[in-house]
Amino acid sequence: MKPTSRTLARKTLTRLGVTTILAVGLAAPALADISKRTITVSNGVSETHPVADGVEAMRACMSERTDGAWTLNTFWSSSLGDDLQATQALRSGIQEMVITSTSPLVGIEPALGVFDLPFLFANAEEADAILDGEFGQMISDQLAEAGVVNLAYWENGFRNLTNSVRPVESLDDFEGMRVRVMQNNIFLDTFQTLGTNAMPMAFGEVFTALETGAIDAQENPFVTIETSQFYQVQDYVSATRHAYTPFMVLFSGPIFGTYSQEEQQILFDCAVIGRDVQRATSRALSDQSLANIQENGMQYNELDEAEMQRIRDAVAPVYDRHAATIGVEVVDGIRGALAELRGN
Ligand code: TK8
Repeated sequence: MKPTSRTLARKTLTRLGVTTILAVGLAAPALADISKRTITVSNGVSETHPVADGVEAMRACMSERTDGAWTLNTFWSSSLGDDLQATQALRSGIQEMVITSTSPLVGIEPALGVFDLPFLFANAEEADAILDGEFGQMISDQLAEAGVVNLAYWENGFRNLTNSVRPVESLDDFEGMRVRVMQNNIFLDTFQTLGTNAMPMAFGEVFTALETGAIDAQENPFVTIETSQFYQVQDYVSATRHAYTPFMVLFSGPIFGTYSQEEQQILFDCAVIGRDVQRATSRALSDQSLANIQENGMQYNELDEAEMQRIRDAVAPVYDRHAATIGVEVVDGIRGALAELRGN
């Protein structure tokens, strides 16, 4: 086909662009260690989740720091596999990046189970201090041995129960509910202890399982409940705040090893820039998400303090039952760090 004037114009532009890049490349030795890269990043939430805001900030940062040499290829809603499958793809060096919950990865690194302990963090500030501090770094160091590099901790958030049976207003209301939990023994134990019929399941299967009535209930932060449209298939949402789960921005260990030092630094720096945007968006949206799911027909309730105390007491033994698997020193470590934060 004869090239139209349009395609010719574009070709000229492209050629000019290449010349400019070459010229800049020669004039800027700082970019000498940066190669052209395509980074595939997947995750389980939908593109409307605050994770997308973090990814956009990370993308802008990478584009600026590499002068456009890097492309970030995003995949949403478990389209490249669930959290665990994607993380295994990282370990074998066939995918660069995943933004994943810590919970489904306890089979890879049992120490991650520490974040699944019920009622561990009292608020977001505590979570940030622990995750971004020495303790979070210690966990990241352990993950490196498993073949993945944790670039930063982002936020999933405080988790709340939704179901289609009844509002959960007391410990007794959990009884017999068929609730989906993440593939994680600590969550399984917590929800069995609360009296539910708990079933481990990958996140990507939850909507359909709720829709078909295979399960009655699930638990996730308000923003995840909203952006996954669980309000379409759930009637009640109860503010249980029974756990705070982080996201991690993981990078393939084998691929990381092929990056220059400068490139590795860009990965870390941009994941942290993304983190700050992602957490801020997640927190700003949380109340809005709760309002939106109510507008979409869900009935919301909080539990009174006496009932919350009964619930906390009921699940307290979960800590001791899983300390050996998580690592006694890891559990003691976080307890010590939290005690110090709380000033006692
Ligand atoms: C998304 C999951 C999800 C998590 C879960 O991939 O599985 O319930 O809370 O957000 O990581």
